[in-house]
Amino acid sequence: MSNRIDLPYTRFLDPEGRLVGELPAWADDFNLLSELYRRMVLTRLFDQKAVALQRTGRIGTYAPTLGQEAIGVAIGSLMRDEDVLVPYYRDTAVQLMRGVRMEEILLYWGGDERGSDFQDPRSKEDFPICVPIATQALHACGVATAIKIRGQHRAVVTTCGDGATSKGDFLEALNVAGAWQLPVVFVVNNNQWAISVPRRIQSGAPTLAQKAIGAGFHGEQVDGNDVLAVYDRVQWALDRARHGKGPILLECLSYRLGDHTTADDATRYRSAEEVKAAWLEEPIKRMQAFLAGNRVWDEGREQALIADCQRQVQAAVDNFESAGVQPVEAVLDHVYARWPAALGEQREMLLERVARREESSPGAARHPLPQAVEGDRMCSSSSGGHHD
Ligand SMILES: Cc1ncc(C[n+]2csc(CCOP(=O)(O)OP(=O)(O)O)c2C)c(N)n1
Ligand SMILES: [Mg+2]
Repeated sequence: MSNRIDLPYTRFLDPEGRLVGELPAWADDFNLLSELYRRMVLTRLFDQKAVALQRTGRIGTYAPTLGQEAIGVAIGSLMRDEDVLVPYYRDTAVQLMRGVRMEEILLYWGGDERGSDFQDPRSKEDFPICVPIATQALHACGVATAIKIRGQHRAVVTTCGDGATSKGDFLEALNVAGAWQLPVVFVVNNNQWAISVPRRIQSGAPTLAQKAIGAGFHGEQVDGNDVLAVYDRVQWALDRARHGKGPILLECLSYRLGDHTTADDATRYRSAEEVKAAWLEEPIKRMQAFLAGNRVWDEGREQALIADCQRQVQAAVDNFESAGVQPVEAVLDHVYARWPAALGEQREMLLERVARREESSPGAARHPLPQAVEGDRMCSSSSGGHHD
């Protein structure tokens, strides 16, 4: 018996940036299309800088978004201020589009809680980055339930990776979203790898989108390297969700061109040929070729854009580096609204330990990075100090 369910797959641009389908009317707006391109380039340059900062020991760990910029940029440009983002750790692009500052993203990955205290009003109600795999999908359903009870026209977007779709949390979230017809859009960033586990052995389902069918709602596949395709389907899904028409699952097919995180070495488990082939499909070159073919992009604009992005990134790095280090106990400050008395002893122990270290080597206890860069172990905390 077949386990294949025919689901829509959307792609407008092929890897050379040529049209392979008729573009929807919204795509007549070349200012919008150029802006999507600009944002992808900004994301990539920031991403490169974040990796470099980790390599020089200035942040703890970082999960590069290299090759997956189209997914986040499309989502972020379509979400309205009143919508809510419930992200995972590979969402630099969406977060930047939601007004999260680059220095906040760097603070987060440096293990500083201020990185999750977003200052821009657009992201005030967005959730912080979630590291425990797939748990955010359930949080998103909680938010969507509140929105539904209040009768508001808002949507929740939650993102996750291909590997996350194997988790019980993800499947439970799909179930409740379908049962209660919640205003939530699940975007699966299928980058073909869950650390060292390839997609082909991750799940017996031919597509990840079809997991929605079992929960009673619609799922589709999208070319996640085609920003126009992602934009089109996310727009549709958000519109439906805001109008009370229930959840949607979008599986965006892409590729993780970089290491899983800066604590990983992907050359140990995948071939150079595979990565080389994936580079031919990446989202930025194809959009650039499309814009250039339509005479709205050229080398002069490209150079000006790169210079402008580099200026923005450097300004953010300067802000990050002058932010100063927080006291050690700040890691506890946002765990509970009110610190439970039962945990008081542990808090005291931490403070005493820090005081002892401070006595034996002044200044050492205030510098968080030596432990942070050492480990590539898993940490289930939501903080970016160190995790894989
Ligand atoms: C509950 C839980 N189990 C295990 C891990 C360790 N871990 C970190 S990332 C990852 C793989 C996730 O892969 P995928 O969902 O495809 O997302 P990607 O990193 O590829 O974007 C795992 C198993 C974790 N963070 N949380
Ligand atoms: Mg993955």
